[in-house]
Amino acid sequence: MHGEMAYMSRNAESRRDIRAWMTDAKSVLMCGFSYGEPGTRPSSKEGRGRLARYAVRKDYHEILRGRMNGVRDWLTAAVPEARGLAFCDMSPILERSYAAAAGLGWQGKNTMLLGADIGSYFLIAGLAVNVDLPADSPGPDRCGTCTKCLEACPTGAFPRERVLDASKCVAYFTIESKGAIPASFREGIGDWIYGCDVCQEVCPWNRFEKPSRALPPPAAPTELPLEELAGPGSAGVRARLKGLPVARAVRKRLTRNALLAMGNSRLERYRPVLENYAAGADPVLAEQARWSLDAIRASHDSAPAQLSPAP
Ligand code: B12
Ligand code: SF4
Ligand code: SF4
Repeated sequence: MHGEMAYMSRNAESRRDIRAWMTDAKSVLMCGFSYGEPGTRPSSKEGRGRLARYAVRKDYHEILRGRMNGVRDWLTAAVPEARGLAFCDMSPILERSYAAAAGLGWQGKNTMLLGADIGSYFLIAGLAVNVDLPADSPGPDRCGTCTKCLEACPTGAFPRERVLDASKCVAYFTIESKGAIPASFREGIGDWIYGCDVCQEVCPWNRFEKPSRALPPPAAPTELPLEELAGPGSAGVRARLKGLPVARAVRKRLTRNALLAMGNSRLERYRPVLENYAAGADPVLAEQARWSLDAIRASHDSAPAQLSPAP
């Protein structure tokens, strides 16, 4: 279920109890920070690969931990014995479970945390403190009979509602997985080259998305040119991504993803760059390029024959 992310099963129990990380924690404050911007969702464009929306804004980890440290400073000014530890996207803590318990929203059938007034395009950060604070209570589940996200997932990553098999998620393949992407999932990945937003795009609650206030505006488009990413000009495009979450992807992984998206595009013009990689020394990239060349070839072999113009 966890693919190469072994830490998720290693400390499964302690991740449910924050006191394994901060022994004197008594309360946890949870906050959600929108990264939405109505009208700016990634769209498929010829010759480009799509990135998840969160990936093109300045890296949120420091910014959101900084916000929570601001809350800690306010608290310690009022209560001198208070101590607090801020966290954001931290592996030892199940952030969505804590956020749901704190009344920030409910975990949808796609496992995302959703708020009725904001949808799910928000990130979560928290502050564990050593003082007792009055607790909020969890809100109601508002998914009802909807199953849009489960049906839309392009790689069938939901074995059942509210359970995600991370080892089948496009976000896992494109961001976390180091080696070759299993062939049976390649078509489903389509033109996603970093993350995936499909199970959020189809969610009716996301019509309530809100513009971000905590994060600076997007610093790159959510669609990047595949040829540049895989070609000799990749240093230029990577320089433009500096400081964004997508820049965390090592060059090889982003190249592998771009080669895969080229195959899924079925565009003839990618043959030269793919042939180059197919003959290259890196076995993962070479194999991916061969698969993509085969996909392009197959789509052209099966295309209906061109009729000669009538005499
Ligand atoms: C590892 C990780 C991933 C992995 C694995 C995801 C996974 N399996 O959960 C991968 C790389 C695939 C991933 C993808 C994404 N991630 Co991520 N990820 C994490 C991380 C670091 C840990 C998540 C984790 O521990 N999962 C383990 C499982 C067991 O946890 P869970 O899904 O919360 O599972 C609980 C529910 O299923 C729950 N449950 C609740 N109700 C019910 C009811 C029933 C009946 C059942 C059976 C279960 C159930 O029980 C489980 C245990 O408590 C968190 C940050 C953190 N520390 O929490 C971010 C985090 C979850 N990711 C986030 C984001 C934004 C994403 C992506 C949208 C990025 C993208 N666009 O590509 C996708 C979304 C995929 C999806 N549908 O969830 C945000 C989510 C924000 C939100 N609003 O929910 C987080 C919280 C980061 C943050 N700080 O903001 N992610
Ligand atoms: S992020 Fe994409 S691949 Fe992952 S569960 Fe959602 S729709 Fe499926
Ligand atoms: S798409 Fe439907 S089922 Fe999925 S999270 Fe949104 S409301 Fe819930």
